[in-house]
Amino acid sequence: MMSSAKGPGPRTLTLIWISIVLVFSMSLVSPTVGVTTSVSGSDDQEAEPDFEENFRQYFDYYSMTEYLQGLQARFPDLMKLYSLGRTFEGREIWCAKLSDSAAIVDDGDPGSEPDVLIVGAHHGNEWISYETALYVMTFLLENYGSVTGNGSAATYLLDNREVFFVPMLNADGTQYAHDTDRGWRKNREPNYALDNTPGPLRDPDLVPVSYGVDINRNYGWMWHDSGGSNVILSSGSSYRGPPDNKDDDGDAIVQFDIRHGIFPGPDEGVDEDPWDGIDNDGDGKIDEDPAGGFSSAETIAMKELGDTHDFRTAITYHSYSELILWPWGYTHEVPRDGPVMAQLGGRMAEMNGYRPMQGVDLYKVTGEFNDWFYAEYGTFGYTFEIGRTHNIPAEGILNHTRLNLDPALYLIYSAENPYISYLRFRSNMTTVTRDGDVIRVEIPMEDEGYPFALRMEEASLVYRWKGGPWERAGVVLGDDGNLSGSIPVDVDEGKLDFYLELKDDMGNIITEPAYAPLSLVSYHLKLDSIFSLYFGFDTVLVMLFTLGVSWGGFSLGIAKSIRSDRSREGKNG
Ligand SMILES: [Ca+2]
Ligand SMILES: [Ca+2]
Ligand SMILES: [Ca+2]
Ligand SMILES: [Ca+2]
Ligand SMILES: [Zn+2]
Repeated sequence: MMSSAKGPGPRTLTLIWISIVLVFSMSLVSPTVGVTTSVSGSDDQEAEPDFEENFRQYFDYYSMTEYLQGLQARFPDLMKLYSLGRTFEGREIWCAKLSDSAAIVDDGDPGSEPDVLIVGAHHGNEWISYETALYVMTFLLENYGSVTGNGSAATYLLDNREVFFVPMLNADGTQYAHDTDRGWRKNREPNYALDNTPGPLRDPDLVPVSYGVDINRNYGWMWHDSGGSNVILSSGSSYRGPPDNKDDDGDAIVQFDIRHGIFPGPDEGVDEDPWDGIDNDGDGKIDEDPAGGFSSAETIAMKELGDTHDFRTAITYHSYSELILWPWGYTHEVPRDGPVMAQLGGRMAEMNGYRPMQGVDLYKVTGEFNDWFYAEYGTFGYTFEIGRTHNIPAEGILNHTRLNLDPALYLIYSAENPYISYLRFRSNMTTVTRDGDVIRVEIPMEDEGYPFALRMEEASLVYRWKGGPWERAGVVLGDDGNLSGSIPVDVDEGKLDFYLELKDDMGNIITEPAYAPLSLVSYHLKLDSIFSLYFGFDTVLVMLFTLGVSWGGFSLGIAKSIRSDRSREGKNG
């Protein structure tokens, strides 16, 4: 149909165009994981969720224990609370596993739900670290089942991951910091020697010369390399713990004998092959007789947890410095997976504004958590140094926990395929236009560095009209990096939901928005007489009107329709 004299003049038309473009650009703010604010109504301040009331003062070990048990009672299907063991002073090292059917290991196919580990409070004086772990945990529990905003992340992630939280690893040191010394960092084991040269072991008749091991210097990897700062003196705040002095592989020619002052070393076959990935004594076995590390209950517990799970990604929260760090911590060498760890770390840093770097670039550490988990299990682990002080006032807790929610969700999400951090969908540049009988969708994509080939013949726009059955339309990748596809228009007017689905040659499935189909791109198609009269049906134009436009499942209407879908189809495993 041609334009009529009743159509708007050029100036009016320009204004309409501008307003459409503005509405679109506002509506299509990044739909990737980690959108916390409502996209479609940036003026609406979302009400503070009730669960945040729990984060207006600091927990200590005892109130946290009560809190965890309360959550367990409220969310018996989503959470399994158990103890990894006891600290020196007898406190429980609590671990909360979160997943749908949390009591079952890998519901669905074995290994189908990647494991993620989130740890707080290696250090007693870093209270924001366990508050953040508890906040992320609580967010996931409280929002499971929701499909609006970030709530869809909670639903998706608990349905598809097994997330293990150890919020307060150093329960003794933390409680000591609450009760006695706010600056206390280490655990509370007694030390009976001034330094970690071979000396008296734990003899109850001896008087301790100092207290505490730095748990984050007591993991095995490179423990023997004393180059990390301040790790030798037992009174030091980074004391790595006592030496092993044990012949772990049974080939010693002289045995350790404290009563006769005999302290055999590597030459006598004791502690001759430390944790460094090298066969130091040339016997064909690697790291079979470590020199130390894993002397504390806390690191022993973490090793057992690591040995019995397959953690793909991990966060260990600390304070402070506003940094995100990844392995190695003990050397400037870049590990094999260094580039992808840097990429993923960089994506998380974009979300909280922290500075990303390889750990050693801050300072050298040995016997550290992330190095151990990467060296031994291949885990992509990150240290988050939260805030600018250890002593964040209680009123400030939420500023930091909120800031660090999105990076945590992204880390949990990327556990299935950490390389996904190389893919960017520039959704604010996405265009959705009507072209005759089809809706054309163009999504600019950047995939530089993504190591797997995308199988474009299997790429699709998955769509539905008016909440009907899902259908698929093909997608092509243009030379300009734009993914484009055409959705047939089956209705005169009504809601269109769609998401992008890509597959790579490793079998990974990538969707945009990330949590599709819990998150969707939705439009209302509305034929507006002015536009259609003026432009005619055959002209390429933006004519999807934006009533209820949303990206990421932010509108109530969508929430409702998805909820009913979910109840019909049942939960995905
Ligand atoms: Ca030996
Ligand atoms: Ca040994
Ligand atoms: Ca060996
Ligand atoms: Ca070795
Ligand atoms: Zn720390």
